Amino acid sequence: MSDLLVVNIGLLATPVGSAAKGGKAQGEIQLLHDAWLRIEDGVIAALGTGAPEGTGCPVLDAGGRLVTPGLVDAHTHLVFGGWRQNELALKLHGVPYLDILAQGGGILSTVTATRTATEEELADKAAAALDEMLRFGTTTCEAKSGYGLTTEEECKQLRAIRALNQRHPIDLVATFMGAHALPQAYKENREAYVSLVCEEMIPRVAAEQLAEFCDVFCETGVFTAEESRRILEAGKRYGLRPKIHADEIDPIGGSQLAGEIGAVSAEHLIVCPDEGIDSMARGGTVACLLPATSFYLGADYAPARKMVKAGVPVAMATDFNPGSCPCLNMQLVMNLGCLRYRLTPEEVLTAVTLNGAAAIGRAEAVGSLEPGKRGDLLIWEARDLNYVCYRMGSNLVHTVVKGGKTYSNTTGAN
Ligand code: IZC
Ligand code: ZN
Repeated sequence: MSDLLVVNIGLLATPVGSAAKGGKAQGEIQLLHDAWLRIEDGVIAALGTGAPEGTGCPVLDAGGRLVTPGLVDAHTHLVFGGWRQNELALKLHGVPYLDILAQGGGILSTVTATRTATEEELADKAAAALDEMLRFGTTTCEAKSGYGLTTEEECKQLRAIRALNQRHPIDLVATFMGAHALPQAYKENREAYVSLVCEEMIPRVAAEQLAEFCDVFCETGVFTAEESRRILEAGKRYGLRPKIHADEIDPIGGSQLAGEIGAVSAEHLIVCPDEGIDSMARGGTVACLLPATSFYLGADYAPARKMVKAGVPVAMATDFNPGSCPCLNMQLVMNLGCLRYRLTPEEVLTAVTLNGAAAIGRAEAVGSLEPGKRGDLLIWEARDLNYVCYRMGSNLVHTVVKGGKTYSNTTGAN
């Protein structure tokens, strides 16, 4: 682990604290002008303004630029075989996402490609995506299984995530999502698949410590709210904390369920009803919104402002996956957060750092620049936060510092 003194920071912008921020607090960030920050053994030791304190370690000159925490991508389907570019033509002909799945395409075609690949092939492919994510400023990333749909194949995906976590600078957090789709062989016997997930997959994943979270796709034609409840309760009994894909296409009770069972986060929430927002507020659930998916599906955008108003902490992530969102760029997510959700740049920063960290149980360790947190920060080719949210389509990250180690982008944007 590394020591580093970052000096000549024009503006340091960060949320503060170790818990998700909702309501007014989501927009309250700390701004330090003319700042410095010292990292020891990969962890932030001190920061301040004016003359830097601490000598004898390598110095990085930020050149008067903006510095923020590293971005936390709290929702990805990172590990998969193949791509699904053939679905673009179907989309252009107006075939809905759930219809493609019902015909055995969509997620199920990625399942076939993922089963065909070895653990090493899956890891190599995902490592290339992680390299790109790091260049765009992601320093912590959640990754789900869900393209195996048998006990062995789900474990293979989760082992690939574990191996990647060891070999790649980005920190990964693993989520088991055996309930991502109903395999075709179980079409006439849903109950048998739900039982397999609850009684075989979850115990195995927990015994091998392959995941921290359990997620389920609660959606028309996929898993009902009652099936989702059964799966997430089973996960809880084995120490897997609940997450849920809810209200992406149809509001079938996912967000209400999220609050009731104390889900750490609920994802998508494009068509989230008011009762769902109330339930999440009561249950302390983070709303993890995925605006690039709305864009890609040509769908509506989640009622983010309503959620902030109700005190539900809003996080934002990419949803990187080969179907509904083949995008891993958190900077685009930040643009859409402002332009489509109408969040302020300050609320957006909290969404992609501290609240993202809270959505994956990492708010104690990352998500803000404070002593004791990991030395994960970005030097931006920008002077302020407005500029980052206003520019679009460029990579504005100048340098990534991950655990005190420096990764420089050679292509400056200015
Ligand atoms: O492969 O289509 N929504 N799961 C739920 C996805 C999108 C991933 C996919
Ligand atoms: Zn997803």
